[in-house]
Amino acid sequence: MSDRRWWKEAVIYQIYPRSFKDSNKDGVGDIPGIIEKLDYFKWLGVDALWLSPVYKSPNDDNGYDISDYFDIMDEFGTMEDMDKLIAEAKKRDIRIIMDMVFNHTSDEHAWFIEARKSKNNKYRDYYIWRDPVDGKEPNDMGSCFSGSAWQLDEQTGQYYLHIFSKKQPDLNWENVKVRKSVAEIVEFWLDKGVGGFRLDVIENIGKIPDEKIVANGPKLHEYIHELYENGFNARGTGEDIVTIGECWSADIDIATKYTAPENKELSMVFQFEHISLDEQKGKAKWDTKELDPLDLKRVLYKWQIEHTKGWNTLFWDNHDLPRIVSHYGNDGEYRVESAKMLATLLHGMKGTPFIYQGEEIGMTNIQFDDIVEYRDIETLNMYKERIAAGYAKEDIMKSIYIKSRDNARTPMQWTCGKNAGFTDGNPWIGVNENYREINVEKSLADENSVLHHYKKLINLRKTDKAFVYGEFTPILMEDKDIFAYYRTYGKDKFLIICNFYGRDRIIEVADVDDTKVKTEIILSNYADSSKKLEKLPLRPYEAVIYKIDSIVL
Ligand code: TEU
Ligand code: CA
Repeated sequence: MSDRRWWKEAVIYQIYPRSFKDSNKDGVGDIPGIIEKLDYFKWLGVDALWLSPVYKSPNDDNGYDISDYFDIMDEFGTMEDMDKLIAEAKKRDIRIIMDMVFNHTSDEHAWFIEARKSKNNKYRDYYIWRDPVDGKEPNDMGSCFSGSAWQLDEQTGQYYLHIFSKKQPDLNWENVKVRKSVAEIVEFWLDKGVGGFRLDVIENIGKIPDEKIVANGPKLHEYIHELYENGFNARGTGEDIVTIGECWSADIDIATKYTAPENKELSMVFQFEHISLDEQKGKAKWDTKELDPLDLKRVLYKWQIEHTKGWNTLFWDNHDLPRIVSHYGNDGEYRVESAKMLATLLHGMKGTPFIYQGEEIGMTNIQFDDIVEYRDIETLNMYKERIAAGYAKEDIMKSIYIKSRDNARTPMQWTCGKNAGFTDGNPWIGVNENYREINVEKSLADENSVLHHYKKLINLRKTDKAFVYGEFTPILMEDKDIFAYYRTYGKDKFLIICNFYGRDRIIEVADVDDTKVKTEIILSNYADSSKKLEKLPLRPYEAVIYKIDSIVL
């Protein structure tokens, strides 16, 4: 196959360093903590680790506000630690993927410190400045973290743009010097031997603030292609590294522009259509509604069937999203079954699967009683804004329990010991109390754990290329409870069947004649799943992968 790529065959694991493993008792996860756990990743079988930002940062948005792209955050360690991580990972055939935030910097970055000094500073044009209009903000653009996207800089009397917090001023990509500086950062990290980059909100870099255009501006693809030429491919490595864009508003056409190989932009993009299906149209993410599984099916299958010129990402979780077992699964009675079902449904599809730390042991959302226990800037700003607007506190807390980013940011649960084995100090954010039940130590010892199920799913991609390159063919399209599809590759044929709900069902796989095929169960979340497909009984959240062979008579 000429278009084989390591990153198509890979499973990528996302680490949120702050919450992963603390090595020096300061309550904050760090790079030496990640190095300690490399053998765990080797055991699990993942091919690459994507680290949320580890660069110098004042942590207004936990590292997504970078003050120096060429240095490591003190709390996380040193550049020597980082070099060691890259080298130690390499020994285990694991690549390191860096998270690059190029839409904005920290206001404590040297460029911004210079830029705000005066209107004719040579870094002024690295950022986006506008005069006041009628003594107020240039327009009514809002920040993703509440309030206006414009902040007045008293000293020079102009406003600067910040799509995120006011400590995250947006870079001005129209300035060719910005584009050159960004490419240099990419080169620096390529020379360290990293395996690729995840590009934070890259869809925003072509923005036109005066027209209130943020995502998908007219020059977006030109800029990304230029970054490919001057950055990703600066060492001729454009084809070898993986680049993953975070693109909230990508539809199939837009995703194709980014990822069609001949365009030389990105390897793949995260799009979030399947994630936002529990939100009310036109409202904030906090205003949720019940998920209609047929919506989910339509969206997942659409991307499988229609996004064929580029490659897909497959993910349920990241550091911004609620825990999937709580979000679309059942984190009570059927936690284990539903976590395995969701994993099976996702990993069976075509694309590169991403696992977010803790997902592999079925970690759940958190419910802190008091807002003071929350750390996430998006959550805290929304809380203040809604209290001021007169919302009831209980209602705000309810939406926080469903959607807060801190759901995914509580410490990784390693052991039954103090603080779940995350730290010997005071954790920077509270540990979920269910750690005595849900942790890596226990999961390793239990063959039936969610963790062992993930390991098997990861391994399937290595042993059967049908899971990577096989054709995707859905069945039972109108069934509200059942997600089922074939993956076929040459003579190999697999059938993935998932019961999305906690109800017993009997289904008919109409195109299978049990007398004419031999079915083998490759993986299931129940010990004794049926091998007969014509009238197939399924228990709550039952998920089975069958290998199907025709019987030659
Ligand atoms: O996220 C982009 C983004 O749009 C999110 O803020 C998203 O809207 C929100 O989290 C949904 O709840 C990226 C990073 O993943 C995020 O952690 C950063 O805060 C953000 O960019 C700014 O860099
Ligand atoms: Ca630490």
